[in-house]
Amino acid sequence: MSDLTLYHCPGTRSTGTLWLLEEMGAEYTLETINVRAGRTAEFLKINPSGKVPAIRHKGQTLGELSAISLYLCDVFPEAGLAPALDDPKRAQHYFWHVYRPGVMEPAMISKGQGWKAEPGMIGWGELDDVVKRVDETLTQNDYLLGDSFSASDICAGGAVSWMVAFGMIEPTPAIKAYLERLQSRKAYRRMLEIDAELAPKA
Ligand SMILES: N[C@@H](CCC(=O)N[C@@H](CS)C(=O)NCC(=O)O)C(=O)O
Repeated sequence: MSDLTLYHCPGTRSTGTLWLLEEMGAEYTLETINVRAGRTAEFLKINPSGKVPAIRHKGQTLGELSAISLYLCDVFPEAGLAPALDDPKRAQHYFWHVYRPGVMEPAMISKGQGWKAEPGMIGWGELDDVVKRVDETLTQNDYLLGDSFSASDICAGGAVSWMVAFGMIEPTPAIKAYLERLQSRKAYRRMLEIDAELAPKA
């Protein structure tokens, strides 16, 4: 049994962590948590917010998909999914990992709920501004950090994929081509296969 466990529910945010682990070629144990059936006391001990993804590694538990992604990149540097500490691209690695939960997700929820707030008063902005930023980045490069795929493409790119899947945005040509690149990856397809096998359980 591996010393790394992923607590996962098919079709949820934890698919991103599953995809990341598959990209890394990491050994892990998969524990299916049916979050749709409600929170359990047992899982609340693993993640007090009751949410997936969560991981257990070497006796420690961790929630929040961006934190998990940053952590796993440090645990498995040989996977090459994050720029090295002395690589100038490391700055963008942090940026996209914080941008996903701090700006992208609130902008999605705001749009979905029809909330209107003064941009200067809130810590995020309009979904259109997020799309513009992603589009500008992908017009210059194939991936968020440049020429090569990285964990940022799973974390922030994964959110872009949800925006399109939920019909919240019309993908620009650069975003459309980017998502096709992501979705043609072997590890992405493996994640979908695993999810399809688990779906009847959760
Ligand atoms: N801020 C969390 C959000 C995770 C989250 O909301 N997960 C949902 C599934 S997509 C969940 O587990 N919901 C069950 C619940 O809240 O009880 C993260 O980024 O990891």
